[in-house]
Amino acid sequence: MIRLAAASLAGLPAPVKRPSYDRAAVRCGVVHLGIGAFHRAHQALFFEDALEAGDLRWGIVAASLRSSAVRDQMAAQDGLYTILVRDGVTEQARVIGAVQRVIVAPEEPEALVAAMASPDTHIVTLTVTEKGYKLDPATGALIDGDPQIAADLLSLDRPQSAPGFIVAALARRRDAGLPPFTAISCDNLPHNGARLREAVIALAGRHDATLAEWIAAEGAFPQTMVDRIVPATTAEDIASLAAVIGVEDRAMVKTEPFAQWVIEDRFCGPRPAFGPGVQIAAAVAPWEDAKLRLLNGAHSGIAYLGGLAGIGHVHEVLALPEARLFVEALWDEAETTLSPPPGLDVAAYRRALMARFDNPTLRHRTRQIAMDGSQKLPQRLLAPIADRLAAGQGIAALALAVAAWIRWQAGRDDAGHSHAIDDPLAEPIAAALRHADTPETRVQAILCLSAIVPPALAADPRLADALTGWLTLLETQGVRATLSRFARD
Ligand code: CS2
Repeated sequence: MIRLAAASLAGLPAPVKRPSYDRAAVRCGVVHLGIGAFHRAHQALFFEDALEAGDLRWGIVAASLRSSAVRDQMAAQDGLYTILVRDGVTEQARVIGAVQRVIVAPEEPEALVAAMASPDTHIVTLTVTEKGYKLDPATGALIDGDPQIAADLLSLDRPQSAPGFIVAALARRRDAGLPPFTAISCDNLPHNGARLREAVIALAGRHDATLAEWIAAEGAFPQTMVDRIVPATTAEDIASLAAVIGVEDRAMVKTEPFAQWVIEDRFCGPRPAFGPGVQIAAAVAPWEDAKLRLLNGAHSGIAYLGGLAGIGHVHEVLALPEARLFVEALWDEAETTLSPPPGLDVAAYRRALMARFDNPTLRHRTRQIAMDGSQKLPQRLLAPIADRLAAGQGIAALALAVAAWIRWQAGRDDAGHSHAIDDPLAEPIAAALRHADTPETRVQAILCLSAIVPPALAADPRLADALTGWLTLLETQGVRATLSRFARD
């Protein structure tokens, strides 16, 4: 079958939206680190809108920090790919042309640094996942012992980590008399802008104190809240899109209609006149907390409980009435820890979230969300738990989600089927659990992992008690019986 490419654009069916601007005239104002599905369905769309609005400064040079798969898919398609929006009933396809070039960082580190140091580049965005920042999840400190950071501390001639590339490129810009770019973290990390800034300044300072000072004074690292559910693309998705548009698109992404990007009003250079879906805000933290604790917190709970119950997808977990009630209970708890921004109606947000989770055509896998739990739990579940305990409030539903994550670490679901633990801290977690042979000692072993659980929280007996109670129930009776505690009498 013919591939999607510049030559096949004209033959696409009429309803498929495609670039109407002159792609050859586009300059690349953006370098993106971490071109996964999320970037293609989120930030790239907003820069595409800017291009469509006639501002041709906002093309993207995107980098993959690890594998060459996306580059190979997209290079064969002239950088084009489709965003397929599924609302549960209808489907809408739009071809995106914003990505002009994909660089595989380990193959061509110099090309990536050069792109970031180009006078055309004004913004560097990142989706490198929580673990890509090389920061301790509990404290936010740079992990010196990480092999990539260790290499970048020795030399930035061939950077390896995301902070390493940023420091190398900022050094080159300073030496060339150029202003820094605005560096925008688009990962679900708490205070993502501040954390990225700290990582970059810490690494820069280890090489050159005056560079660190220049970045601190001139650079900009706005905080953001990003939101769009983008499940991993499957072979069936590619085949079903091909049946509709008549060409094969191996770089397609599927997503929901909802898309939101709240960016702190802190840029050190130009930015596009962003269109619908993007909000420039004075304070992002209230948006971020609401999203991390309501959407992502529920997601993690659904992923571990659903995964343990052998349920493959989010919407299938929520087909269980007791699972819905558990999610509502978790939201009741998380909600009291929020200071919602003006303009956020939490009750309406919760209703909309449940409808988004229910979307049956997204087929969002519980296993996908279960990945990297050690990096996700602190901001999604442990932070609201700490806030509620400090206020003397109960933590039943939040603690069940954490207990389900602990149970997930055993590598077997309720039916005895095994699963891999996909997590950068899988080894220390497994080592901690190796000789723990009761729910109580397993909970204690996990609470001692200070990279995940802040010591002050770990020392609170109310948390240990709640986790031990739930873990005992999960281990002896399984998820379905445990969730029935949330069923209405
Ligand atoms: C999910 C997120 O995989 C996960 O951990 O919770 O990717 C979630 O789908 C997005 O943050 C939604 O904006």
